Amino acid sequence: MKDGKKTLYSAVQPTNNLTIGNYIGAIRNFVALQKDYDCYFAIANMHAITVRQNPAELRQRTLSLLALYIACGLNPEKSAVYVQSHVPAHAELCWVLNTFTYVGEMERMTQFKDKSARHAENINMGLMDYPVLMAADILLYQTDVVPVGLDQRQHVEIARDIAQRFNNAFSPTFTVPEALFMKVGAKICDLLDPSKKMSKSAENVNGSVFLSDDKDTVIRKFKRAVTDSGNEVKYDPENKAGVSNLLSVYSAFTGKSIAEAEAEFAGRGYGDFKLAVGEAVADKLAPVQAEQARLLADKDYLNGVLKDGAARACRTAEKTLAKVYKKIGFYQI
Ligand code: ATP
Ligand code: LTN
Repeated sequence: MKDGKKTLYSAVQPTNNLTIGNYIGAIRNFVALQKDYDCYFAIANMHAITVRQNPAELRQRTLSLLALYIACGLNPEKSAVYVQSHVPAHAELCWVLNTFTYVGEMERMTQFKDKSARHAENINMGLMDYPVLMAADILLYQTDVVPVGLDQRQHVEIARDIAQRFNNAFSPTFTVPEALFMKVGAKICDLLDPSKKMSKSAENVNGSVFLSDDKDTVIRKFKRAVTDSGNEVKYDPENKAGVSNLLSVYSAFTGKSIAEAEAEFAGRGYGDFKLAVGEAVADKLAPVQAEQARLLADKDYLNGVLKDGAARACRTAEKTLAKVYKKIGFYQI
C-alpha cells in the first residue's frame, strides 16, 4: 500500500517473440491498471533460463521487452519497471521459500509437467522451482493483486499457500496475493488449434500472431485460422471455439464488446470476419512496433529506466527480505 493505493505485481519472460496472447492476457491489462495501483512490472529473465536460452538473444530480448512495455503504454515514471536479476532479493527469498514448499506440490504443477514433456533432455531443478521463484517475486512486494493469464492461476495459488504457510509458522509477514483475470482474453487460443493456448513457443508459428509480425503476415495468419463448418459469427466457446477465440481477439483490439462484434458481422461470412480481425490487429500493432523501434535506438534512456526501476524495487524487496531473515533466525550484524 502506497499513497492509499494497493500494490500490483506482474512479470513477463523475455523468451521468444511475444504474441497477441501475451498482449491481451497480460500487457494490455498492466497498462489499464497502472493508474489505480502502485505497480511493479518485471522482466523475468531468471524464469527464462529454466529453459535453455541463447545468451545474446536473451540479452537482446530483455531490452526489446522493456521497449515493448513502454511502447504499449507502461509509464516507467509511475511504475517500477525492472529486470528480475537486478534485484538479488528474488533469488534470496526464493531459497527461504524453498524450505516451505514440498516437492510433491511442485511435481503436480501443470506447467512443470508440460515443460518437462517438451524439454525432456533438460528437466532441471530450476524448472521445478519456477513457481517458488514466482512466489518470491510476488511476496517481496507485499502484493495485493497479480494480473495474469489463466495459465498462471495455479502459480498464484501456490504463492498464496506459501505465504499463508509462512505467516502461520511465524507471524503475519506477507500479504496474501490474489490473481486478477480479465473477463475477455484471459486465454487466447492457437489459431490453428483452438483447444490449445496461443503460445510464444508453439511448434507451428502460423497458430500464433507475434507482436512483431507485419501486416501481410498478420492478415495471412487470420485468414487461415480454424473456424467451424457453420457460418454464424457467434460467441460459443463450447461449440465454436475458433470463432469465439477470434471474437475475443477482435473485442480486445477494437474495444468493442462481444455483442457489438456479433451484431457487426451478423449475416456476413467467416471470410469477411477473419479479414476484419486481421486488419484490426495489424492496424493496432503498427504504431506499437514503430515506437518500440524508436525506443530501442535510445539505449541510454532504456538503461536509465532499468537503473531507476531496480533501485525502487530493491528498496521494497530488501525491507521484506530483512523481515523474513529476522523471523527465521538468521543472525544479523
Ligand atoms: P510460453 O508459451 O513460451 O511458455 P507464454 O506465451 O505463456 O510463454 P509467458 O511469459 O509465460 O508467456 O507469459 C506472460 C503473460 O502472458 C502471463 O501473464 C500469461 O498468463 C500471459 N499469456 C500467455 N499466453 C497467453 C494466452 N494465450 N492468452 C492469454 N494470456 C496469455
Ligand atoms: N511465470 C509468469 C511470469 C512471471 C510472473 C511472476 C507473473 C514471473 N514472475 C510474478 C506474475 C507474477 C508467466 O507469465 N509465465
